Amino acid sequence: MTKQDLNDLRNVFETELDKHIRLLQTPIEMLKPMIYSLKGGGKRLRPLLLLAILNAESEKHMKKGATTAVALEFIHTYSLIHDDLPAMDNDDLRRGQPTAHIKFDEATAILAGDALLTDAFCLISDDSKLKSKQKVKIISLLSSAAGSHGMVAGQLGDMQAENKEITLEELNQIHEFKTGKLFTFATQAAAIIGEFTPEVEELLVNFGETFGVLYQIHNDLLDVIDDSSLSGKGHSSDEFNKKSTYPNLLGLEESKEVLGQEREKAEKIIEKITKLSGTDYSILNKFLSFTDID
Ligand code: GRG
Repeated sequence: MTKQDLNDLRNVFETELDKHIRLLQTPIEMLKPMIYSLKGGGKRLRPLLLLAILNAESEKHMKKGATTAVALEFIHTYSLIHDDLPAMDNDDLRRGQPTAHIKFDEATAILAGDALLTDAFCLISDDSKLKSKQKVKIISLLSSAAGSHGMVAGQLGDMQAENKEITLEELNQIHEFKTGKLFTFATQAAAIIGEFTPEVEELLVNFGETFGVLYQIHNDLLDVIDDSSLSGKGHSSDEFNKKSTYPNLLGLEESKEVLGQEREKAEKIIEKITKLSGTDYSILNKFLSFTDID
């Protein structure tokens, strides 16, 4: 396997995901919505980020992170199922397909999300590739990133900001939690699994944070620029839900400028990580191209 190939890593990820799906001892009625949502065409950015960082070191390192990568995608998938629910964003489409509560029903979608969230921690606890100390640290980080002072807090902030004027600082904070925390978990978990130095870990955390901001601005811009065929959730659902977004607060052109600035910042961090670790981390630039506009 060439070290820099994201497609290869995606194949590794899909194989590992399928393996864990097969191992689930879940009633078929629950398995169906879980698989429907897990295999619904996600870009796998968070698990790929984790695997790519480890793969820059070696294939052996990367394989150690495979189960944690699946657990992370379980949590991301749960968050999307719950985010789409009538009580939250009330979206009928996700990735151009009916959302879980439309395809199945609301109660089933809620339970599928609950199951994915809970099962994620079981996957990590049972992972024989990691040392006990690494597992405890990773479980602690993932629960913080996803929980009441992580992604859930971001989602609450997002709901509270609906139909309200908020400042750019407040918007940044919401996104740091709602979107950034899982990306930061991906980069920090890689550092823990790879047993990297604290200095490299700190830079990777920095990269995760910056990528989170970048990805959110990009997502807000897409919501305005694209039609549903690209964003997969219907035209400007943020506008419909009266959400504060970067384009709403800054305008289109300034949002694009901030996107460019954050991208430069991310590129500089990649250079620093490469220099400090002596390992080529240029694969991280491939993640930045997911935030291209046009
Ligand atoms: C319900 C607790 C709870 C949290 C939901 C992630 C989230 C928090 C809501 C999703 C809404 C949203 C648009 C968030 C911004 C981050 C984002 C762009 C999520 C979509 O992630 P992608 O693009 O999705 O990685 P795919 O489809 O590729 O898996």
